[in-house]
Amino acid sequence: MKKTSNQRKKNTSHRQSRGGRSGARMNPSAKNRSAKPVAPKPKPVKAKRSPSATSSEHTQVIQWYPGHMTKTKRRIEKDLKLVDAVAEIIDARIPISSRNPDIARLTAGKPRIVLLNKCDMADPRATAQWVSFLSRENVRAIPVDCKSGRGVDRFVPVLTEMLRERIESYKAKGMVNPSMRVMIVGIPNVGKSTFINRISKKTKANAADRPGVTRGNQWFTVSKGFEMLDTPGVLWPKFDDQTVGEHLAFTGAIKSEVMDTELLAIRLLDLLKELHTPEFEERYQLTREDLALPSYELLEKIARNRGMLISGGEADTERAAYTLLDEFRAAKLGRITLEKP
Ligand SMILES: Nc1nc2c(ncn2[C@@H]2O[C@H](COP(=O)(O)OP(=O)(O)OP(=O)(O)O)[C@@H](O)[C@H]2O)c(=O)[nH]1
Ligand SMILES: [Mg+2]
Repeated sequence: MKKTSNQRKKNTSHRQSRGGRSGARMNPSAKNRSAKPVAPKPKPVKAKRSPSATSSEHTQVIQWYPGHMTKTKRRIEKDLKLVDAVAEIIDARIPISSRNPDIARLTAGKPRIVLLNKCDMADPRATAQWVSFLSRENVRAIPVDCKSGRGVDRFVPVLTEMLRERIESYKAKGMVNPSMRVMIVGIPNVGKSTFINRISKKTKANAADRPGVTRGNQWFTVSKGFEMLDTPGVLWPKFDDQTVGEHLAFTGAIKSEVMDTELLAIRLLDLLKELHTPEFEERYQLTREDLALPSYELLEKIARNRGMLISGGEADTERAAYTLLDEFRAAKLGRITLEKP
């Protein structure tokens, strides 16, 4: 496996002018020259790639475990004694890689429920298979789409049923309308805050399409009898398998600055070539011959088909890589589940 390193100096001008997700990569000092100097953002990791390299040579070691995640883990441990149940939100496209083993260990003693979120972007058959698989493992799992709200209404009745004895015991102790406290946990960008907003039918929690938005534990009263604790997304210090890191990166759980986007896009193309979704092939006007190309050449082809060129007519593979990842994350390449039970 090849390690990434800062080996290639690139023209970054087109990157700075792009909006959307890559807007986060802009140097803030360029926009706000009169303001106090701002520390420059770390340069993205860059590594060599070549058309002749095999895909295994295009892998990179992906890891993202900043200090605030250690702090969050300690905070979760401390706040556990305050809650009646834990709801873990996982990504329906990657139900294995999006389950944090550290959080599962920490919260093992609490009644727990799993929400398979972002179902609108996952393969519906695979989601149904995951729900039955988890049920066979005695895990209460509800498929949800917090963007439209589909499935979210099932949460309160299922949890109320799970916590029936606890609610009865509070009532027996004289509490009139006991409020159940639920801790919402999960990896970054999986939709924890969006879920809280959905269930409370108000925009209370700060949510956005990038990992690391929520920065501290925060309580919300979401409906009669329920309070929820929003927590920042946490990963774990070392992925046993680089596929886990890649899947987390493809789906947007890892900060883009710590990865080489072109290498990541090449690995995603390895998968997309196998999956043959019509959306992928039509979107980039790819022929059968194109799909037989090594992934770096396919990325060049996508850049050309989309008119993404740099001076001298060279394919702008970096821009194509950002586009490919953005479009995959928005399910424009099809409803794809990368992990099957
Ligand atoms: N398509 C789709 N997008 C969703 C869904 N749930 C959340 N999102 C989007 O995912 C992005 C991240 O949502 P957040 O609620 O901020 O995620 P989070 O888990 O709180 O993230 P951190 O606070 O960074 O850990 C936002 O752009 C949401 O609109 C869903 O079910 N489907
Ligand atoms: Mg959040």
